[in-house]
Amino acid sequence: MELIEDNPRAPLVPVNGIPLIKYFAEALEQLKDFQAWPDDILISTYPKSGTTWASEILDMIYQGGDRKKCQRSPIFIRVPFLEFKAPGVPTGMETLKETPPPRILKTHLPLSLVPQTLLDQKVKIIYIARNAKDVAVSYFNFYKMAKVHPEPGSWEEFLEKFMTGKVSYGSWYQHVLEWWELRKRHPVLYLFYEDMKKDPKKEIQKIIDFVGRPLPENILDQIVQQTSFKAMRENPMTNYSTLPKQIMDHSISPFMRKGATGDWKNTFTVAQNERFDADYEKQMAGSDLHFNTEL
Ligand code: PPS
Repeated sequence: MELIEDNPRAPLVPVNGIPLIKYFAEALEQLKDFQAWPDDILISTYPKSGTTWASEILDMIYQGGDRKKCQRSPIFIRVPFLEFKAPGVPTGMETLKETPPPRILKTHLPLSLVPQTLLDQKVKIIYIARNAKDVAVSYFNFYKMAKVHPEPGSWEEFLEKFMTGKVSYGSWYQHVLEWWELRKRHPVLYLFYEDMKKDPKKEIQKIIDFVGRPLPENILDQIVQQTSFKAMRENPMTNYSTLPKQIMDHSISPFMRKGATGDWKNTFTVAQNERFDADYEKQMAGSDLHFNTEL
């Protein structure tokens, strides 16, 4: 663990052509020793797509809906973030060593950087995808408050970087499409943030069925309630408020910011929206993957 710095911001580092946060690029070295187990579950997402939400849902399912057990530690300890590394905080691999099976794991890595052992062990994957416009706005605010990122620049500048894949983890388009394809040859439950907003009970039931851990309906109802945006925003074990301010500064923008679908309309100008839509059509051409940008 490195000492915490006042300003940990650093330029992104390309790894096999994918721009990554400097610390995460360094962590990929340690990740080479990672061994997946067949009973692991992997939550995979492009950043800002509902990872924390899915993580809390899964831990609640694994703990049979026991709220107290889910208060045992912050979400980033209960669900190790494989490539995580930041000054003054245990790395994902260090956290993993303390995690008993069955393990719930998190990654944002594109498929080309995902440890092969996860695919070899046929680890079940839950992929959460969120519409690009809300992701871009959420990511812009996250860049500002999570200081392991470079400075985002203006919204206009950030949006340009997002559209051209020059943000951490690269292209949203490539990410959502390649994991969509993976489901044809690997056990992947591909879910949408917008569906989770619309009918959380239905989507949580899909997760329960996929991981094969049936629960009575009253427990399912409790999980829906305890993983609502409001409950998770107020819960220090899910809202990231336990991290040092030098890493995440919630006074700039809270991690649990709005939790809404369609919030992009408050940030995109009409001209930006038109340009984004035209580019989107090209980048997603020929794909049968479709998103809702409002509910
Ligand atoms: S990260 O940093 O990439 O792991 O972030 P991630 O958890 O994927 O995404 C953060 C966004 O998800 C919102 N969020 C939720 N929305 C609805 N319900 C619940 N329970 C919930 N929990 C987290 C969070 O507010 C971020 O979205 P924005 O749009 O910024 O509010």
